[in-house]
Amino acid sequence: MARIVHVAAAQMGPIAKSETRKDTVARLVALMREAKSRGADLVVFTELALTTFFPRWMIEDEAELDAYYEREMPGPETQPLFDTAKALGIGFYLGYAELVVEAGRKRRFNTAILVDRSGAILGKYRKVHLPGHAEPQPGRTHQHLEKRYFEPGDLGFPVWRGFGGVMGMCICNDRRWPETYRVMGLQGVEMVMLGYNTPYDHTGHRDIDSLTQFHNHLSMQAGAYQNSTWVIGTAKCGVEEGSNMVGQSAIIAPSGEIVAQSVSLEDEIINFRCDLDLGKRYRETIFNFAKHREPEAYRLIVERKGAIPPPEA
Ligand code: CDT
Repeated sequence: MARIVHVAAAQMGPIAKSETRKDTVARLVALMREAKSRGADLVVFTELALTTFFPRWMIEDEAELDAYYEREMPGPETQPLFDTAKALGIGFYLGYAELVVEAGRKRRFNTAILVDRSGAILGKYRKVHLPGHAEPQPGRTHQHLEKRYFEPGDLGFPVWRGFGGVMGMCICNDRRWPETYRVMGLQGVEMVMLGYNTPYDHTGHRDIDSLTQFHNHLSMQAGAYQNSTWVIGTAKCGVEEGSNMVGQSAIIAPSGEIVAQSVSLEDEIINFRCDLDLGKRYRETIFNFAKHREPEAYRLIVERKGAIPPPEA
């Protein structure tokens, strides 16, 4: 019998700086209800889904910065998401800014959680690949200060048993790195969920930035195919506080094919009945890791034995 996870990607249009958590959570709850009405078991929200994408600004006031972070999950303002999920029997992936105090020190992470259909947190992931800068860059209309506002994730790339399969998470820039998918692929991941906020001017080089849409899908489709996994990519998009961000939320099969894609730059649900067993065809043939991977060769190259030697100092 096929193992079907009916999944929805809940794309979001812009979240204004002035929008309250309450307003934003109400938008997320409405998207969750629509996903459920289409039959979804699981809804994938975006990265930093509770606020505007604040790393575009240099924020010097600590209280102002702290207000973008969640100190507890669920907290009073996010509780409705958990209550609705439980009442409807639908799981969700949610990206948010996390603040924890450890030994008197504030630690900040760009985090995602996976919540099961009973409203219980099944897993937590903290973004590993932080793009952008720690200091504001001169001449940029919008900054990208993730390296200032977050530490690299310290939880690795774990996978979790849930929704009848093996589930994994990553966040935005992680989707561009083959290691992200491969570390989960080696653990048998069957569905990778991710959210993203990708401005069109993200590299500052026009020739590269004009390929933003191509690279968005290329990275997710390659990750899916090379690791025999479904990939669900959910955008926050449109013009948010003057920053133009890519949409193209997509549900991608283990073949690398896009089976559903958003058509707007607004709040929009796309959904698909994903057969987790589809990945087996690839995992047992062309990407049978046990048979065809050559870890020893990779190790030698990493140690620079048998590879081109580094240039003389
Ligand atoms: N949010 C995020 O990770 N965005 C990056 C683009 C910014 S790079 C300065 C991405 O890879 O989509």
